[in-house]
Parts: sequence; C-alpha cells; structure tokens
Amino acid sequence: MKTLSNSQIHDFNENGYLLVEDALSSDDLNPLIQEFEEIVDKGAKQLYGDGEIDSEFKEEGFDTRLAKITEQSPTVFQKVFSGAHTGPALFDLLINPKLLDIAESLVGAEIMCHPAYRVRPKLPEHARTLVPWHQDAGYMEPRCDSVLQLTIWIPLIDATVENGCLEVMPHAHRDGVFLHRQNPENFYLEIPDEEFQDVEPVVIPVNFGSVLLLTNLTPHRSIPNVSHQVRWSVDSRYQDAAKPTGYQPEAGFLARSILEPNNVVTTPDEFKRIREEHKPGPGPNRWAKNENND
Ligand SMILES: O=C(O)CCC(=O)C(=O)O
Repeated sequence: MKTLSNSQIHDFNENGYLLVEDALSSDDLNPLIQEFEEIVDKGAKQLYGDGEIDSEFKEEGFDTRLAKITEQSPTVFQKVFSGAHTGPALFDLLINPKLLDIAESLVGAEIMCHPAYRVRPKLPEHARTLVPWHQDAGYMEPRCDSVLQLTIWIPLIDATVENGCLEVMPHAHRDGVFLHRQNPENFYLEIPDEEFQDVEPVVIPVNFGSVLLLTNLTPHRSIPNVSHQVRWSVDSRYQDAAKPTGYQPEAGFLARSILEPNNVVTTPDEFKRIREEHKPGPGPNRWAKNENND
C-alpha cells in the first residue's frame, strides 16, 4: 500500500530528500535497540573477562555505552558496524510494512531490499564513522545510476546537529553522478567541495520514530558528532525488484512482490542464510581511474 501523499512524492522528487515524521513507533524500533543492547552487553562482559576493558560500563545507556567500551577496545563496535549484523530484529525492521509502504510509494509494488543496508553506531569524534559528501550511486555500478534506489535513513535515537545527523544538497540529485575520490584516510568515497556550485546544504535533524528519505543521486554526508552520544542509525535501501542493484559484494532480497510472492523472504533465518551464503562479486570500483590524476 502506498502511504506517501502526492505532495510528499512531489517534494521528494523536487528536493531529492523527504523527512517523514513519526513514520515508526517505539514498538517498531525497540526490538532492534534491544538486539544491539544484548550484543553490546555480551561483548562488554567478554572483553572485561579477558581484561581488555576496565569496566563493563553497565551504568551507561544505549546512547553512550558503546562509546565508553570503544575508547578501550574496538571489538564490539566492529561487530555491529556496517552490514555485518543479520539479527532477527534488524530483518523485521528492514521488512517493516510501514517502511515497505513508503518504499512502494516511490519504487512500485515489486520491492527489492538492496544489498547495501548499514547499521551505524556513529561514535563521538570518530573518523571511521564520519561519512563525507557522497551520493550512494557513487558506490554502485554505473548501470544503476538511472534506477531509483531509495534510502530510508532510520535513527535509533534522536539524530541532532550535535550528535551528527545528516546534511544534504537539495535539488542536486538532478545533476547526475558527481566526481568521487577515494579518501586516503578512510575507505569512504568523497565528492570534492569544488564540485558543488551554488547549492546550499541543509542539515536535517531526525527524531526517533521519524525517517529521512534520499535518492541514490542525492549528495549527503553526516556531520561531526561533537556530543558524548553514539548516534545509532540504520540505513536501508529499496528499489524496483526488476532492476539491477549494481552491488555484488553483498546479497539483497525480495521484500514484497505481487508477481513472485513465493520468492519473498519472510523469515529472519532465511535472511541470515542469504547474507551468509552469498559469494561476494567484485565491488563497483568506478572511481579507480580518477585516483591518480585529479
Ligand atoms: O548515517 C550516516 O552517518 C551516513 C549515512 C549515509 O551516508 C548513507 O546512508 O548513505
């Protein structure tokens, strides 16, 4: 079922982004928070037992505990960061009907959950979690530049200017794919500042329960986390299942379909198996030729 109004769809197409307030309830998000809390708790116990950290930091909340642990050991952070997590609550969120209804409004009723979903516990003042200006299309194969790959960005705590919410370049999704360079300091691709002319970026705080929609051509970055909080978020991506995902290192799955209902992935076990059994294909590497010249 499509849930976005015509005016929301118009704004999304016009600006390249859309904030959907109160799209999810705490019942939709709390199971995933609990899933991460359990991993963090188990990891802290293990590290403390191994003498790697000097406290389990049990008194800290979901929004601070991982930062305290990571000051002394990166192990737990590495476990949950990025697309490595395949827990049941994450699967339930990826296929949450409220998110699929939003996706259906923009990509149609045959919905592929794109392989590149990410979990981001964004740590205070931490370069590895500071994502520079890029378009998601920059990470995909060029044949997908014209496919709408919808990002739904979902904070698990209020994402604020202090703890590093996202900033976007409005309207710039109409200008095709910008030049990206590999940042030598980290593994991220980055659009050089001089590529943007006459565009004013917009910082978008997103409250718990609200979600931010982006196109794969919308330039965006996350701003520095100058708070003491871990700005936990998930970014999931959806597209027309008939079109290529342009990303072979990980596996996507059919999330909703009228044409092929038997191929829709409906259980967390199946999701986990698909992720784990996937034989990674080559990464797009579309910017390799630019690495040495400009
Ligand atoms: O959450 C972040 O800090 C960055 C998210 C991002 O760049 C993305 O979803 O493509």
